[in-house]
Amino acid sequence: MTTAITSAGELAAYIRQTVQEAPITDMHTHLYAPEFGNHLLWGIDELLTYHYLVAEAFRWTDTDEPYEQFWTLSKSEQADFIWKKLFLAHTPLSEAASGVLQVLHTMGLDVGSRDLNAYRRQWADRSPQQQIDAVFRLAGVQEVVMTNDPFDPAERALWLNGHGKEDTRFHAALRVDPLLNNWEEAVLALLQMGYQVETAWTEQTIKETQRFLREWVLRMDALYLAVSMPGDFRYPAADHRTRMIDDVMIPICQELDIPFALMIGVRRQVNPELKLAGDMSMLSDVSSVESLCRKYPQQKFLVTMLARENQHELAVLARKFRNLMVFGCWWFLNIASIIEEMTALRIELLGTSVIPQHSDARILEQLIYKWGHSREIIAEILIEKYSKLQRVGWTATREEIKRDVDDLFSRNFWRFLGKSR
Ligand code: HDL
Ligand code: ZN
Repeated sequence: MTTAITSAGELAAYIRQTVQEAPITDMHTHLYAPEFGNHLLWGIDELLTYHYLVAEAFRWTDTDEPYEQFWTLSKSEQADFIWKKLFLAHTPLSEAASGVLQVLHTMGLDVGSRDLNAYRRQWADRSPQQQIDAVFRLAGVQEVVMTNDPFDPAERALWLNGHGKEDTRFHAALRVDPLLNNWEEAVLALLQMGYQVETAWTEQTIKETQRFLREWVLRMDALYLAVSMPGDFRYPAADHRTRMIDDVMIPICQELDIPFALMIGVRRQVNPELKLAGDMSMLSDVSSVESLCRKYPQQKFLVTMLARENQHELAVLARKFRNLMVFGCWWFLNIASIIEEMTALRIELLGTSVIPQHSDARILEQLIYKWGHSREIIAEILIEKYSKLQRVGWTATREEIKRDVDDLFSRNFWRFLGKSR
């Protein structure tokens, strides 16, 4: 029995409810399953010392205040500093600051108390597992994809000791930036791991780097291969990146039938004093992605770009290549005004054949506000689009709306992987 919705008010209400209840697969995060120990960041002090807030807090320090003063503080002292700067001395209006309050509110805490120590006491008797269950429920997140780095000795050891796949809500993605962005350093690490490579691009180096990727994709059961690159990435080019992509990464992605995720447009460490908060965005070259999609029509590419100015051209490119799936409002784009702009243009150009959002969460509780704000914004855009159809006599049924929403928040990702959900 189809249940078409004829009234505008009913349509809006049903879309809001369906988006609110949609189970989410968060396809790019920096979260870790409990067996990764303190790789998983959670709790109010981690929320307050999120690198986005560190950058914002430093804006309220005098230019003669050494950055080091902050970095020598303990985690809770850093959190106190940020709480004072961004929440008490100034109103927490920014996306990242207001997000912390959204988390506290959703967890049922008394936000109005402004009592940081009272908030801290709320976390005192929680275990990571309990908090993961609570946050996934509150955020409506079903599964997340981690960012797994075999070049991190601590994480590498966990995987080699058989950890990593106990909690099935956490999936792996194999992240290998050094192979593309810092080959000399990668060679030293690969040699230490027992791969017979050298800086020179020899047949053996190619084979051994392929073996590295193959072994780690299989060990992690990685859903995709991921790299981030600066905006000056050009393909094809007579350079190391093109050789690594053509000779190693594409062949392995094809052999193992996994997508290649490209996150392009970051300029790392423009201010190293800020550490993790020191990265910047820059324009990227969409035609390089075009060249990749055309040269490898069988290879699936998940692509997100960091500059707002690239978004329209990237969405138009996705109209040309079915092996290109644009995803997320990445990093500095994950703010209400730009999520709205990007989601509207993507739906206007691509319909529902996109992955509109990922959280990029680094701290567990961020799932609550990052998905909270995205659901609200995406729902309003969908209401406008479905209402336009209704006005000309096309009444989407409840089943069709639910199908479309589930595609956007989960199924498009799994379908692109070639795995049903
Ligand atoms: O490279 C990436 O995956 C980025 O998402 C960075 O981790 C960035 O620092 C970040 O946390 N963005 O949200
Ligand atoms: Zn990320």
